[in-house]
Amino acid sequence: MSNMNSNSSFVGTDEVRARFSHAMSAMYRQEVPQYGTLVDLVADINSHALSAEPALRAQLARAGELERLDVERHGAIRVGTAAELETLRRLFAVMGMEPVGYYDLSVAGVPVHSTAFRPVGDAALLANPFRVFTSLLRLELIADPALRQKAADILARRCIFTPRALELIAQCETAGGLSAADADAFVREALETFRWHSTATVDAGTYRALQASHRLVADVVCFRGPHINHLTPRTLDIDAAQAAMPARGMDAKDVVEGPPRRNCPILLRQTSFKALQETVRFTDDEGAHTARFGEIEQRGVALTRKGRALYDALLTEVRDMGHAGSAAPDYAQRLQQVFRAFPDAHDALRAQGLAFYRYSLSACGRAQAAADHADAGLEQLLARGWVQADPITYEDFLPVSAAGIFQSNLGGEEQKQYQAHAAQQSFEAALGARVHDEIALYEAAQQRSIDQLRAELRRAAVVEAA
Ligand code: OOG
Ligand code: NI
Repeated sequence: MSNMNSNSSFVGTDEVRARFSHAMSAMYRQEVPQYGTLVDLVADINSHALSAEPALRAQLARAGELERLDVERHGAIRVGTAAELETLRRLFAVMGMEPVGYYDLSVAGVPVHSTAFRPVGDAALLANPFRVFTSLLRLELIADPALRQKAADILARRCIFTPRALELIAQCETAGGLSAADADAFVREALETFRWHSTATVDAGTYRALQASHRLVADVVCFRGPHINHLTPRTLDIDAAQAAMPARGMDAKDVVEGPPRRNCPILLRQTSFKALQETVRFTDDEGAHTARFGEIEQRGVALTRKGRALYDALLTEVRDMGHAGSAAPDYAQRLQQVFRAFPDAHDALRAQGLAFYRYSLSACGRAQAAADHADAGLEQLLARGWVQADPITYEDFLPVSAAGIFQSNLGGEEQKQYQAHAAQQSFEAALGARVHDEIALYEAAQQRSIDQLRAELRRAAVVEAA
């Protein structure tokens, strides 16, 4: 349990995160009933997949992921200012969530850059892997200087946090944790930031002008807070879920983003249902806004830098074959074909250094516990079946997929062109912290498992010799 502090009167950060994730899910179920339908569908698909595929079930059980599966969610929000982003970082820290990864979405025609707040430790991820994809609007990408200034002025006037939430964040930072009652209050107050508001803070004309600059600008600037725009459960069979969506009344996106269907899933595959048109009251008129939608995802093994480079190269190849990107009619076919170049067996992925694994002593290795394997090589131990390698789940996001999700849910076909302009340093300055390098985190997790295995083998050797 990752407590901020060992003081036992504090609620652990894993527990605060679990309560918050649960509260968020309950709120979104009320706000967007189709999300509830999607959660129910995913539960059905998952229980079917677990009984139909005993090997998958065994793998998830070994990884300790069976328990987290039902509660696993990611959400997404978009904020307008550096100060909002920085306070969000402090708010998520109360729940043991840290910024991981930098995503430049300007390349994909979306004027934001982003990070994902999530737990980073092995135990914390197993307890509850709740993640929030968080984007910061890049006002500098609004071409018209007058409109840019107007947006900045509107944003400067709002406070997206309740006074009590701010107090509790500060209290947690000073004391090193929150009591049970304060943790409950924190969850309640923090949730307010993510709530949907059907009244906008601007008049209809201002909304339209911002909307014309980019639909996302209007979504961020015109409301009192960064409403959660989707909450995503994890499915074990995204193709089955996608196929079952229409029968449950959901308007599914045409293609699944990410890698193709494989025997050994890699990274992340995602699909969504289209955003809802919602009635909004402006200060002078009534109108409609599309922002909130539903999404599901299937997670696979995390890739090394080499594996990721291969994934990126193959995806680029597929997308360069046609102009319509993932909207092209033969996209799924092309994807399958090009990805034949990506090995699809865990032994090959491991041997070629393409993916990350957690190593542990197998039941048979434990039973043998012979002194002589203390200095055997990892490959040798694997070959003898004394050590097993389990895939490390990818816990992050994919910028090209994210861009596809953004695009399909802004309620328009527009495709703005921005200069590719990654600005990780300015993002981190706004955030008030560095973001973790996600690949370094997987590398460290793999190494921890190897160190632990070595220690176990040494202990076995000592017992044997005694
Ligand atoms: C975030 C889109 C990115 C994902 O799963 O890739 C995302 C947004 O629309 O704000 O959630
Ligand atoms: Ni998402």
